[in-house]
Amino acid sequence: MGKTLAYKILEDHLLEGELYPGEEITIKMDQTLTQDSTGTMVYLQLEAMDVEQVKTELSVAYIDHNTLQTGFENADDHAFIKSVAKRHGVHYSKPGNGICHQLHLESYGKPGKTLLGSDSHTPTGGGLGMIAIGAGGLDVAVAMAKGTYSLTVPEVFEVELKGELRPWVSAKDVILKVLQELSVKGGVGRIIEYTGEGVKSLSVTDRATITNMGAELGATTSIFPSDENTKAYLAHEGREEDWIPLAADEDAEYDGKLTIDLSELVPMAAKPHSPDNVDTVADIGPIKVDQVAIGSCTNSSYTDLMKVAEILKGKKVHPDVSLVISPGSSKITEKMAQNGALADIIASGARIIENACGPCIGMGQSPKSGAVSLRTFNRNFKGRSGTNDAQVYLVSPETAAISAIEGVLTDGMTTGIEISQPEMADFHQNENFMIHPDGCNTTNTNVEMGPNIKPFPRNVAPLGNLHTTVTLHAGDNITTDDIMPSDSRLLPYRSNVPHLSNYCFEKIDPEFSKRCQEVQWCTIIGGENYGQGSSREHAALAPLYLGVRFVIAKSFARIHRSNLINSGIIPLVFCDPADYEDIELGDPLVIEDVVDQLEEDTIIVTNLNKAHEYKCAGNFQEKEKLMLLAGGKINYIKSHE
Ligand code: MIC
Ligand code: SF4
Repeated sequence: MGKTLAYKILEDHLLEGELYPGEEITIKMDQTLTQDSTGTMVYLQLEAMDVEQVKTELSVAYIDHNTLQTGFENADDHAFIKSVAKRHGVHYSKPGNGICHQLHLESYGKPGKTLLGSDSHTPTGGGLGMIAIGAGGLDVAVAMAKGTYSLTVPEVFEVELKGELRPWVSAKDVILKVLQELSVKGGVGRIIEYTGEGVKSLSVTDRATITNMGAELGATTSIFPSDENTKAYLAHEGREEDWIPLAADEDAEYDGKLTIDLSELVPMAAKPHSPDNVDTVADIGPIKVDQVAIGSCTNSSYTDLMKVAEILKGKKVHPDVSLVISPGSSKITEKMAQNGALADIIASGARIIENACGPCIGMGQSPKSGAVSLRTFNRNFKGRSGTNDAQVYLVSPETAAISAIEGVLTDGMTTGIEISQPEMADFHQNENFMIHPDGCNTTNTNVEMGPNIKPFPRNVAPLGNLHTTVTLHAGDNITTDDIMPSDSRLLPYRSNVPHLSNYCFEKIDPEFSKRCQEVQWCTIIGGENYGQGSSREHAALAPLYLGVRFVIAKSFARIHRSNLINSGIIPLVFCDPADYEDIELGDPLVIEDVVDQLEEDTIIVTNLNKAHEYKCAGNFQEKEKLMLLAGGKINYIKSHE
């Protein structure tokens, strides 16, 4: 039987375990990336592990999320990360250089390599034929310290692409179609591998848009082959020598398949408030638009922005629309300044903001109350824009640009306007935003810790009978934005978990944090796909700080489940989903003999109010059990040194 591309790369990096779905393996991690909003925790944890130099081939610390600097907090975080990066041999990308995933694609990603990033959109690198995985900060810290990562082997699901996209239809519409077909849970436990003739018509940046939003499917990662287009992209970036050809075997067998005919696709949009709530732009109709935001790690590449510039050239942004553009990297903005495209964009009445995540994570540009905001981003969770009642639609750059001119959601195919496919330009590496390790002994470098940087909370090993109180009963698809909201008000506190914990679940239950403080230990009850979305381990650390000892849900999203285990919080799944209804807020739940029960396949949770017992499954890998028994990953690592 032939091999999938994903398993070929995993096999090349296999250090422990067997490459079968469901097995636990340890692989060599060639590269890591961090960004600043998760990075402070990563580097505090790295420091706690007493590491000297990182063991990866390349580790990069990007500053792209917290760049507003409305107070000293963001800048202190940057200074901290910069000093730790120097101390441990990590490359540092200054604020303003751009968005981590776009920059990594441009400058460091390599076909066939493995990459672990403390950001859920790390799979962007799959556009270059890498195994690029998003993980919690502690996993990334361990990958830097040891050069390894352990994971449960996912299945490999094939998406075969046929035909070619028509003008006005782009890579964003492809991934929106996949989301419509598979849903936000459709990728859980899977790697999504793209194959077929249609792949050839997609550039690396198109492919990266698709693999980026594989995160919204809940997939472990997504991957494209490395072919002539990959070679051409790397050549344009001045790195042709990094290219190698890679593809699945002709007779590779997959665990499932979806076929998409690119030539049949039309412009699509994800409606509020979920990336899988997808419809065609034509069917949604010409709704009035208040804001259009173009950028983010999904759609801020040079070719995306050149398409936007072409559509805006000589036109005027509609008087009722605020069009805001955040380019993906300094190199892109520089090139577009040189070739005049930036002037075309500005002349149309668009607002150009920093090369950073910006509005994608609510760092500025929150729309007005009740606004319709079209965004080329990847997530439209309620409130993520910073405006709780905003109606956010996710669209392609083409749809965004034409709608900004028309003032209503517009399907470009119906306009009769002809657009071209922009050529990729030649870039040189702009080193002026980078600080590279100098190879000298830097372990004596002082770590700069501003007053906002607080130690991360540590758990204690579970003992005896674990008595808790239910402090939250939540529904399906709870996102990490729901658990630990992030916006311009809270992002500056990513290195201050005690402060953040006051806002835990703020948007869905403002009393949660207070309720937790009134009892000793707590439990959260969740529905399906609990913890979907970002990799922020703050969604585990803030509950840990508030005394949450276990979470029972119908199912969990991959990264959040790992973050809970890393924090020593026990994630359990109801064996009978009907038990979810039986539990009420305030119920006292106990796991008796927790240490013994963690060894069992079925864990019994008793509801003392109702004298009911619920059968729950942990489905823990051996290492996960050991971490839970130690009260979290750091405790486990420390006790095994
Ligand atoms: C996001 O897009 O939600 C973020 C902000 O990039 C997160 C990371 C974070 O919360 O810092 C992610 O995707 O992992
Ligand atoms: Fe930044 Fe948004 Fe991408 Fe997250 S999804 S890395 S916030 S641009």
